[in-house]
Amino acid sequence: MITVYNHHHALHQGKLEMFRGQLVPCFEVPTRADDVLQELQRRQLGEVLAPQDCGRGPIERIHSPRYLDFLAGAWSEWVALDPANAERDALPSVWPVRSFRSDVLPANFSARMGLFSYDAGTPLTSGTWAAAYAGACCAVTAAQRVSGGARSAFSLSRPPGHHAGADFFGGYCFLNNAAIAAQALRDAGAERVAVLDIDYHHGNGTQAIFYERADVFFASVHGDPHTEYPFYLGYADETGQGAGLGCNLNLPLPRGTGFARWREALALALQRIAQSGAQALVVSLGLDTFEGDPISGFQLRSEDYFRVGEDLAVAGLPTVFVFEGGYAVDALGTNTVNVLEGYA
Ligand code: OKP
Ligand code: ZN
Repeated sequence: MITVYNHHHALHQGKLEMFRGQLVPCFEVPTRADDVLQELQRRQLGEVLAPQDCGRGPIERIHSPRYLDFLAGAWSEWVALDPANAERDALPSVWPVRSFRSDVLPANFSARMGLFSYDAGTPLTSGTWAAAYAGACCAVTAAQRVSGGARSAFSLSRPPGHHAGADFFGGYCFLNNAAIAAQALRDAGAERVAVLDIDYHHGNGTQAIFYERADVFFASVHGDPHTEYPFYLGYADETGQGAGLGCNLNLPLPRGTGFARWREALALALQRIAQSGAQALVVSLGLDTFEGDPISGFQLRSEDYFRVGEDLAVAGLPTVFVFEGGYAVDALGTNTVNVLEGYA
């Protein structure tokens, strides 16, 4: 297993996120990726390499230029509002919901933050753009390796990506690394690809990006959005639209679901992916399905993750793993590498 590691991930280090009317310390912390790297090296899972600078090209295949311009310039605009802002992260506090306009780009920075986001849990920091950009390059580099004949590659980066849409951030995510990897596989010649999202939270950004496309099948196993974040997407009746009708599969499961039932859902997702004719697979690899995760509700145990990797290997597709969530930091390295070792 080749790992492409984002050496710049710690440039994104959020301080506080809004939770139940209070600002609380961020769950999505730099040690997450550091611990996974350390465990990969301890268990000698394979070569670790740096990403190639992919430029904005492969990222603009997924994200709008005006959103990328906003992200790239956001920190200097934030500090220009007040020099004291250099010590605080930027969080949105106003959003254009139904009946508001989203076609006009406001001059006001806070208004633009709201236009390009959907929650107050995703701080934008001094190094967010640099970290997220390098992370997207990891996804592109991993996809290129797989397109070039490698059986699999692991993009190890943070912040995560699957909640980010074509022109919005949220859910700790800014650039949709899994979508960027899937598009890079398509652009390198795969006619059909699949994205399988096994993070606890529904990958609303990835779903939205590919919802009307027949060339990218999206399948997700996740906590039921009636009770679980991101709440407003991820229901079973979302099956795709237009040309993409039938190319979206959501398998929501109730809080408390254990491995046996979760694994049946995984099998169904893999069966549908096989039927889709996908020639390559992108796995949005979230490890927040773990029983000890502080913000999630499934009950997978550390040893279960070997079986997850084995099941993914049986699918037999060239596979790009993209690191997403997982907040039980003490077990995150073990659980992540268990999946990859089970696969290998
Ligand atoms: C990102 B990924 C916890 C609130 C949870 C956002 C969760 C984002 C999860 N206090 N808010 O899918 O792991
Ligand atoms: Zn998650």
